Amino acid sequence: MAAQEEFFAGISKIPYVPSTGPGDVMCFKHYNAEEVLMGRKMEDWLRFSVCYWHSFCGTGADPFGFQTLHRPWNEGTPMESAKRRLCAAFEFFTKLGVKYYTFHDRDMAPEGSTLQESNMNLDEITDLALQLQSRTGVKVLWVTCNLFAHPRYMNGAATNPDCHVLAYAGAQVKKGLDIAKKLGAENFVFWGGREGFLSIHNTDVAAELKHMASFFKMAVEYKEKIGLKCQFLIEPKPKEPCKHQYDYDAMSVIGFLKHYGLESHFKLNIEPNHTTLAGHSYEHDIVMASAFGMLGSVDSNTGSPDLGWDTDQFPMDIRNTTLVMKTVVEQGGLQPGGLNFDAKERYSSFSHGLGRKVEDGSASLEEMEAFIRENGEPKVTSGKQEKYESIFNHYI
Ligand code: XUL
Ligand code: CO
Repeated sequence: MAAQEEFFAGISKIPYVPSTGPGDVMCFKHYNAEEVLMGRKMEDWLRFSVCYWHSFCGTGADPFGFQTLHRPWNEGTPMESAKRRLCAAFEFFTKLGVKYYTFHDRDMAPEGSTLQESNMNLDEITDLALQLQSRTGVKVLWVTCNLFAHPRYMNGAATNPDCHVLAYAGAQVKKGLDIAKKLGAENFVFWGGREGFLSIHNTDVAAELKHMASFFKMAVEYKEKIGLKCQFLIEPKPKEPCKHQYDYDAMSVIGFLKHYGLESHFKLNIEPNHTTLAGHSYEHDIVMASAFGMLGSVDSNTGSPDLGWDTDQFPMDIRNTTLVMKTVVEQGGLQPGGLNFDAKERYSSFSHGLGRKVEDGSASLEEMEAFIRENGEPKVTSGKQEKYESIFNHYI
């Protein structure tokens, strides 16, 4: 039976070995899961998750070539290989000591020729996933529905010009939410890879955005109806496969959610490779989402600065990753105290008088004019950027 088969033979549990040579790569050199830092175990700060599709379904193809990876679990019928893949994945999670995984519905179980058949496939494979989860303690960080690969989604899912396609996507998400509940997923992600357009000539943007909002509203209602206790996340990306994707970046998604009154039901899953595709610096969307209390999760990867693609590489740039973790630690709260850069003094003019009114949104342009008539030119104050950069560099 597939459950007994060993896929990573000769590799035992990856240990923590802090002082070892640079060539020794089958160990953790810095990550010591149990070590408590700032009152919290490292594993609880980081909450690492293995991404099922890249690690277990990836074929190593690019748009110009064919499959370059041939995995031992991809043997037999689609359902047989789905089971073998799941067993290989759980062997990998446990040997690595990672407690979470993420998956799309269609990574886990093959699509059937009807919705009912796809759902039955999912039921059968997630029964096995549930067994493996309870045997190993590995949990689902998030589930998502693949609403972009099947040809029916060629022109979008929730924003498709044909309501028949939107209905298919809705039916698929309904099952995805049931699966999320069955497996105890802690989050559910919506990534709208084809929610956007290739040409504005054939696109009614206002109608499509409204349909997308209705779609999310239906998902919220169903989630509440089945008592699913997980966080909903939207993952922004500016393009690829669409020329323009509606969920362009963190601020576009936050604006959309607020416009349609959905902001209390969603947070963001920020993938920095998408952020850089949007023309921002690596940490930009992490910081923006966090500033609005909307940073829910991170797809931790990077692009290659000399390429314009979503190459989904492991993040190896210590500056970038440290900036991300800095935001995460900050929003996780260091109460009662910690490393405080005390940058707030820069904004002290917003704590009283006119600044206070700007802060709470009650100021007017007439008051701005009156203020300048009375106070004249503002003083030019240094932002002390280099000072903070050098303090930051000291720690990396
Ligand atoms: C695509 C991407 C997706 C989402 C989930 O660029 O990042 O894999 O994370 O659909
Ligand atoms: Co992603």
